[in-house]
Amino acid sequence: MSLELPALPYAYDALGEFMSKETLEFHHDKHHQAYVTNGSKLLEGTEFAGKSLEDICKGAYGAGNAGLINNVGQHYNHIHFWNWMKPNGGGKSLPGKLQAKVDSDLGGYDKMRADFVNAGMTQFGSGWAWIVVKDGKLEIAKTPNGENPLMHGASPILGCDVWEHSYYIDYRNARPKYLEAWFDNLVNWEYVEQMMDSASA
Ligand code: MN3
Repeated sequence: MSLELPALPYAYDALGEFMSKETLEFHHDKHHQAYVTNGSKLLEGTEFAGKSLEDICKGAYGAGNAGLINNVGQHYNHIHFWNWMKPNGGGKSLPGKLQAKVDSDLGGYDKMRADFVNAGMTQFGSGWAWIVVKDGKLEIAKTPNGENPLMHGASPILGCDVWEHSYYIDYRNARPKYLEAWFDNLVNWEYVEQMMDSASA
């Protein structure tokens, strides 16, 4: 099975100062492309070829296949990462159903934001901060490198890439500033709600 790099769902300069054209060109065209190229090579001739990305993520983790975990994991993570952002996103205007779950499971918007930013800040080295659905409830999580919540029995509904390649051009080493700006200005809450709906389906 050959993996494919999807086009960005907006122009390279659409996210303005919060994530620059230069960052998106490197991150999408070079880093994501490399996961696609390497993941495709690693899949050839394996039992995972032809399976869904979700099943490959879970199966590779179960089999302890580090190459597939990181490359196919990152392919899955980035496909959604591009969609978890939009121009003029972020902020407190959440769709109703999502807002209700955030209130009941995560202690409301402010606590969710603080816990999510903290997860990203405390992920030592490369990885991701997440909001996931696990056993029907929302939780905050973090994972290292190319892992994702599918590998840990949960469904991701929002993820922020805290690899340095995601922020170093625009924020240098200021990961907290990146996480806060990302949450406040870029998150596509409609896409988060869509993923919550499909996770519960
Ligand atoms: Mn990345």
